[in-house]
Amino acid sequence: MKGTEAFQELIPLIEDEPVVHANGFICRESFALKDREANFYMIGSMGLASSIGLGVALCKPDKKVIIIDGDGNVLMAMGTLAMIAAEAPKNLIHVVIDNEVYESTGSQRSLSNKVKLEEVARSTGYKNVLRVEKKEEIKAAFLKLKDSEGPNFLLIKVEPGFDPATGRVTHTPEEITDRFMQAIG
Ligand SMILES: Cc1ncc(C[n+]2csc(CCOP(=O)(O)OP(=O)(O)O)c2C)c(N)n1
Ligand SMILES: [Mg+2]
Repeated sequence: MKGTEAFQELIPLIEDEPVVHANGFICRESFALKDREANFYMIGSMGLASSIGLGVALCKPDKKVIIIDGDGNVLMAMGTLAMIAAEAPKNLIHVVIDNEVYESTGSQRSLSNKVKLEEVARSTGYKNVLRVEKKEEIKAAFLKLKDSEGPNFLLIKVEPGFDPATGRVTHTPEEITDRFMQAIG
């Protein structure tokens, strides 16, 4: 499955949950498929979607909070996995689109072909950890994690191949922040 196909499966499963996106193609794919006020797009700063998502989950314990992350982003902020596991928000689902490359900047290889990120999440203490490789598996895995107390982790293994024609997020960072804060109350 290509990264785009993973998004086509995942995005329709999202209802009214706040979603915090990692930078690069992760933001761009989600924005192109379905822009929402409750989407936070981290434009620019790599590695921070997970800590922003943790903060939102801790401040809004009555909402399920979803992070959509990339393998390079997770590797850059690996300590945040430990922070999430230690804080243990029950309402957090951390989804990682793992293409084993830094695709947004030219597909340089990351380390996730050697380091299993789902094993790192499991050993830090995430409550439920699933890994899927086929697009047909995404729906059941995501819904199962949504129904289980977190913090939960879903690794979606994909082949590189986002469409370079996918547009960029057109909102400014200020607009993204303002409407996200209003949407989550
Ligand atoms: C601190 C920082 N370092 C580097 C970059 C450049 N950069 C933007 S996206 C990206 C790759 C992200 O990789 P990954 O999370 O695997 O997502 P993918 O592009 O593969 O979807 C890089 C290196 C950045 N924006 N910020
Ligand atoms: Mg990647």
